[in-house]
Amino acid sequence: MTSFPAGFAWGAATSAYQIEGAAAEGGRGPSIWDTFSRTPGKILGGDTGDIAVDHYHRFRDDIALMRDLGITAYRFSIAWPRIQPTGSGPVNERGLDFYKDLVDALLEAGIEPWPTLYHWDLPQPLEDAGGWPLRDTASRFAEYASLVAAGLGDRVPRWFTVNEPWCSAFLGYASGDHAPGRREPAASARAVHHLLLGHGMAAQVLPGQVGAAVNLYAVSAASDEPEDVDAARRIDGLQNRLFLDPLFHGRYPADVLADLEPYGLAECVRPGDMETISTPAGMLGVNYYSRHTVSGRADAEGFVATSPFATTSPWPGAEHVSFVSGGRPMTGMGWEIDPAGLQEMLTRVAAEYPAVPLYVTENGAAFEDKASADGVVDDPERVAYLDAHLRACHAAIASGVPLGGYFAWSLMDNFEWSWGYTKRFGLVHVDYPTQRRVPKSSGRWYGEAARRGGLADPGTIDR
Ligand code: IFM
Repeated sequence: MTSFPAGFAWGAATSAYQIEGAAAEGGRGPSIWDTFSRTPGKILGGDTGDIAVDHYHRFRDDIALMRDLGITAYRFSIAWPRIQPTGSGPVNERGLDFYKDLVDALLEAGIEPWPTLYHWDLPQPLEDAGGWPLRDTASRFAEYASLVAAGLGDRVPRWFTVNEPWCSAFLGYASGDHAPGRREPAASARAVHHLLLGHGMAAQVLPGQVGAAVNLYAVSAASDEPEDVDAARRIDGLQNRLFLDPLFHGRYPADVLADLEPYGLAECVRPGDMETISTPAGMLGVNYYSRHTVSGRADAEGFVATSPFATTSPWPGAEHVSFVSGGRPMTGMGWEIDPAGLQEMLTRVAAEYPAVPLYVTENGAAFEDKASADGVVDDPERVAYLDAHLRACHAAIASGVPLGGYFAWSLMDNFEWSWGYTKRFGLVHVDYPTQRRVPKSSGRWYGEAARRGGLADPGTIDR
C-alpha cells in the first residue's frame, strides 16, 4: 500500500454558490453571481444557483454521506451575502446560524471543518460601489472576516481567505467570463492587488491557521523558440508568481509588474500593503487541475475555453499567447490530465517558498458520467485521475514537501459556473430534478483510500 502520513486530511471540497441554493432565504442578500447568472447569455442553458443542489436544506444528509464514505475533512465556503446581506454593517444572525449549525454537525460527525471566506460571491452592493478594483472592498472583506471569526472562531481552527484570486480578478474583470462580467483589464490588475490585500487584512483578524487558496498551473513553453519561452514566462507570471511572490516574499515579481505596467498594478500599492499581504498566515491552499502549454508565435493554433462564451483574453499583457495541445488525454472540460504537473508545482512551491504547510485544496475532474436509472455511476476515469494525482502528492511528500492534506473537487455534482449544470465533478452523483444523491464508484474508492490512509498498490483489486 502507498501510505500517507498519519493526520493527513482526506477531504472533499465545495463552495456556497455552487451547492447551497436557497438564494433568497435566511436573510441572504444578492451576490454578483446571482446577478450574472440571471443575465441572459452568461450561463449555459440559463442555469442559476437559485436552487443548486439544495445543500442549505440538506446539509445534514450531505454530512452523513461524507461520514459514511469515510471523508474526514470538508472544505466549504461561507457566503458573504448570508453574513452581511449588503456587504457591510452588522452580522445577519440567521446567516451565521446556518454556518454554526453546519460546523457543529460536521464536528459531531468527526469531520474537520475547513471554511473558505470568499469563493466568488461578492455582495452585489459592493460591486455596485466598484467591486474588487476598489480598495475599500479589501477593508469590507476584513470586516466580514472579523464577523465570521467572532461567530465561528471558537470551533474552527483553520481558514482559507480568498479562493483562486486569479479567477476573481481575471475572469471577473478582464475576460468577463465570470461575475461581474467586466471586460476592463486595468480593473483586473487593481482587483489582483485588492484581493491580496483583503487576504492579508483578513489574516490579521482570523484566529488559528490561515491561508489563501490559489489555482496554480504547471506551465511549459511549446518549444525552445524565444517567443514561446517568453509566453511561458508571462503565463507562469500571471497565473502563479503574481500571487505567490506577494504572499510569501512580500513583493510583486518585477517582470510581471513590467508586463502589467499599462494596467497600473504598481499604482495601487500603498506603503505597508506588501507587509499586510505577506502577513505570516500559516498555510497555503493549492488548487491544481492541469498544465498550460503555451506559444507566443503568431502562427500557433490553440485555445482554452474559459467559458462556453469566451471571447476576450483573461491574460492582460499576454493576449497574444496561444494555449496549445501538450498531447495528453483530457477531462470533460478539455483540460489536459497531467499529474506530474501537480508534483512539479508542489515541489516548486516548497522550494521557492519554504516552510509553508501546503494543502491541495482542490483537484478533480469532470467526465461524461452515465448514470443508470437508479443513479449509479461507474466512473473509472475519475478513479484513475484521483489515484494518479494522489500518487503525485505522495511522491511530493516522500521528497520532503510539507503537504498535509488533499481535498477532492468536488464532494458532489454542482453548478459549474458558466457551464451551468452540464459539467459534473462530483464524487457523488446528483439527480438534479429529484436532488437524489448516489455515491459514484470514485466516491466509494476515495472513501476507502481515506479509511485506510493510503492507496492500494497497482494490480490490487480495490472495490
Ligand atoms: O468548480 C470550480 C471551483 O469553483 C473553483 N475551482 C475549479 C473548479 C472546477 O472548475
